[in-house]
Amino acid sequence: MPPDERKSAIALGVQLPGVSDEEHASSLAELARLGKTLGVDVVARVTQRRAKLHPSSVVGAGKLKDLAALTGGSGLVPMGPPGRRGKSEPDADDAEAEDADATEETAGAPAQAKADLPAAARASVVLVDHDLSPSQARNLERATSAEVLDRSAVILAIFQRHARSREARLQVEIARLSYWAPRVREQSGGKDREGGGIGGRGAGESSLELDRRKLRDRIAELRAEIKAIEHEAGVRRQRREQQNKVALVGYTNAGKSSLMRVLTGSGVMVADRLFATLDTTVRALQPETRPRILISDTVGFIKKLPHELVASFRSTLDEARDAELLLHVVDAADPAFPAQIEVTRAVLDDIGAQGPRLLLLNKIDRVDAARREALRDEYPDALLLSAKDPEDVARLHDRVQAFFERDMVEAELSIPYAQQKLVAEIHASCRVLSEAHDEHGTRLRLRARPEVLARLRAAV
Ligand SMILES: Nc1nc2c(ncn2[C@@H]2O[C@H](COP(=O)(O)OP(=O)(O)OP(=O)(O)O)[C@@H](O)[C@H]2O)c(=O)[nH]1
Ligand SMILES: [Mg+2]
Repeated sequence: MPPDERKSAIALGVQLPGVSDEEHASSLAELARLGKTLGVDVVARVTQRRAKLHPSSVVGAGKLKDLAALTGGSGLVPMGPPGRRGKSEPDADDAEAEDADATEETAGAPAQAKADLPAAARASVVLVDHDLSPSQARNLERATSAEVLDRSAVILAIFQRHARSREARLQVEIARLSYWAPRVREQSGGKDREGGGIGGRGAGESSLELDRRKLRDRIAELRAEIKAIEHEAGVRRQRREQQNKVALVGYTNAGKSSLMRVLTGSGVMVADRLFATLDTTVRALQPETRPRILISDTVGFIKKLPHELVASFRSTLDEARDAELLLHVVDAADPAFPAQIEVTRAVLDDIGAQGPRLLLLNKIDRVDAARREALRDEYPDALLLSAKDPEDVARLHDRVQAFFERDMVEAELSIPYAQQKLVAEIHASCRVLSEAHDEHGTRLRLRARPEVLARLRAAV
């Protein structure tokens, strides 16, 4: 979205039991950042403490009115099938019971703003920090007259915008269609929004108004297409199988691509926005080591990553699963980082990435000395560093190299001249200490990891 087309949005969240004020605030702040990435500016937050989401409207009737005052909507959830404006649905659980125990809280929203808000000041988008059922989304849209996007829809829309490679685009498209498929009938029954929405419906998205079967057919088609690409990617990966592989993983915006750049001298994109990277890049560690070590940079994780996305990015995440060492990058300057570590761990477990993990507390240049000390105590096995500090990066380089050297053993191999292809492979996968030629072939003294050595011995 061009900058002049930025829209105003309200962030809506329910603070559920067991969620601290801090967690709740940080989750909404993250939602606002996601919105910003998408081109919408969160101008106010509407939050409510509730035991659970209101089944039809997420928040109670009173809070819904507050919300609608900021978007210029009626604040009422009409009864009857969509499209027919009825009177407000009487909400059993609402009127008395719920609003009594709910603590009303409308942060940043002037209470008297109400419906006479000038059109320019009205928010046209509501971002909801929870996954909505199709009917909750529809009811909120009708009560607010705004476009309503839940967390998954926001993330999917960002992925859709940032996907560049054919593979990533197909993966996003599958995830997006899977997400919208169950919602299509609900949405298309109502009055269709004119022009382009930001959530991935709207202009040029008329296919979504078709029935679900067509969507499923399309998903199947895309899956077939991606299978072919994945096959190629699999072959590429297989070719790298014998090499030492390291994957940079972690929460979005932690600094994975920044580290990728300085560790490998590659020009991958670094940006202060969420989900800058969606495509996997693999490059050799620089200065180059013997044997070479390959580093991969890939998509970041986030709280409540839509499962459709995890499913369709599974092949991209294979790089993480195949890695011998995972560099788990953390933004140590973000107060919410411990929760982000947990999210990353959960996703890694989910995709079956079992390799040893080295925790990197990055952006340490933005952490004061006292806090650094505390972090050292709290995370004794972690490496504190800044991607911006060349000395730190050199230390990380050595640490990665040492990881692969630790269990290397020394050996001698003699490769017959008829098998010279192996010599090149040895140079790629071992550290060659000396090399001599005699009448039998090439004699090499080398250091290699035991499994590499076993494979080479079997090949000679
Ligand atoms: N001060 C400081 N900023 C950093 C450091 N590392 C990264 N950054 C900044 O943090 C922002 C995000 O960095 P990226 O490297 O794009 O983060 P990422 O983990 O690749 O993010 P995604 O690709 O979106 O998942 C950028 O603005 C970087 O310049 C660091 O060590 N110190
Ligand atoms: Mg990145």
